[in-house]
Amino acid sequence: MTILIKNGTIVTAQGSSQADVLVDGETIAAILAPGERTLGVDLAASVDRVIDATGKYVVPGGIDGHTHMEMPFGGTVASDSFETGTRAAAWGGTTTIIDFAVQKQGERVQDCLAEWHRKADGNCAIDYGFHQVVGGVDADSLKAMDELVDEGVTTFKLFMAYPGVFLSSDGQILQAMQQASGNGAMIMMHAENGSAIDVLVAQALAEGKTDPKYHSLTRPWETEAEATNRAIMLARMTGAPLYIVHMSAKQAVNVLQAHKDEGWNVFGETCPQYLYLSLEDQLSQPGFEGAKWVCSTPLRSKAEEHQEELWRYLRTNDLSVISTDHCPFCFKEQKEMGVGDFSKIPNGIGSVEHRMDLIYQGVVDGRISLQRWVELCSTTPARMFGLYGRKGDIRPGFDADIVIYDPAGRTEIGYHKTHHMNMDHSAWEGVVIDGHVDTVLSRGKVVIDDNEYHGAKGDGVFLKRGLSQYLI
Ligand code: DUC
Ligand code: ZN
Ligand code: ZN
Repeated sequence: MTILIKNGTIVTAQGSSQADVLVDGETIAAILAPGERTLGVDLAASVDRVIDATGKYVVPGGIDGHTHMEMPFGGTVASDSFETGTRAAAWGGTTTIIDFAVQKQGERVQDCLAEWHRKADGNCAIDYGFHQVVGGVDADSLKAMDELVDEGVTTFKLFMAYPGVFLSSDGQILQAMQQASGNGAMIMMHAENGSAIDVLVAQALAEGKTDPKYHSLTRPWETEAEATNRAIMLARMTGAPLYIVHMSAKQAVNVLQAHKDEGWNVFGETCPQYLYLSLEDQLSQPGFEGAKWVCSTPLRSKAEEHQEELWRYLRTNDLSVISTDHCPFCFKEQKEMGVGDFSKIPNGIGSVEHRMDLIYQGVVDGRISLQRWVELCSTTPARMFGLYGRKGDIRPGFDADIVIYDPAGRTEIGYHKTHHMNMDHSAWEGVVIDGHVDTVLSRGKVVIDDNEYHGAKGDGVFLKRGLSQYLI
């Protein structure tokens, strides 16, 4: 199948240009600037399909580097399967996800990864890779890290939170970082001081503070900033690069910035929920409504003014990636597990479908440039997670993962509107975006067009990833 995308504005992290894109099979064959549009033949007449992108942006497909499909967590299982979650991602212009395979203490890392392959294989609408959570750092799991790097799983997530479930001690973290510095992998860190949080949670519950908002009030910004600093100090001892996931506190990013400025190889990710949602407006809604927005790190207080600072850190590249931490739970029976006890609410928000739109709104609002939108949502994740060369850009030879985005369009987010995730509510209900994902190509196949899904489960394949380009 050959496709010519005509008359659009190609937007990449490097810049914007008026040019056509020729897709041949699964990859981009050529970028044709005005003047070379014909290549000596009437291309429009000789290709299988012409897509007119007049007035629209032609951008690399989104890469969401942080999702949790069908993950067992908090006594239940994240409600999107690989099938439903990746299809929803495609609807929103995301053409690659990197999901977290999870290992807990006592389990073999290789078995856990095999289980994630089993869940995803043949079910995905778009391409996917895996990070590996190592919840039980020991001699076997350290050795397994080397094996996984050879299999294209080149990033490992550790937790400083969730004692008794995922938490690694400082010694275990140090050992995993040493291993990573030896095999070229990158450590991703959930940086919150879990032991301190557990004390604050127990005290709040003992005082009868059971509403969802106490989830945030028992995870103050200090718990994030302290853990961020500790994680970076441990990484500095080993020389391993470090990527801090889901950063929400401006003070934590300030810590990261200070180490970055000293030349250390440390990176930060944030998520749409921390840029738009808050303790006051969402988590504190009456009754049990706030449970929809219980996630960790938590939504923070507007009064503390984190959001503007996070946008600023996105501009200065102290935060370099936007992922979703897509971890969907239904309100009925899942979030409701925490009625009367906020600590039993499964942690997570579902956004995999809306990230490209939500961050495009940052362009409309004058917070980031068009190029930065592409860089944060596609190009840097590709470079960070060893996919560049294939994903994250519009260049000849790259996979034809392409989004045609209409800046004159409109997207109304809502459970009965643009929502395709397997959730009975939307954390983004009523949000309106001044733009629209019109057409999505995933490895050369048109999967979204004319407000219809044209893909099939199994279109997406496993991506064996290389090492991060940010390693030195
Ligand atoms: N945070 C969440 O909100 N959900 C899944 C795991 C995590 O760290
Ligand atoms: Zn986490
Ligand atoms: Zn996560």
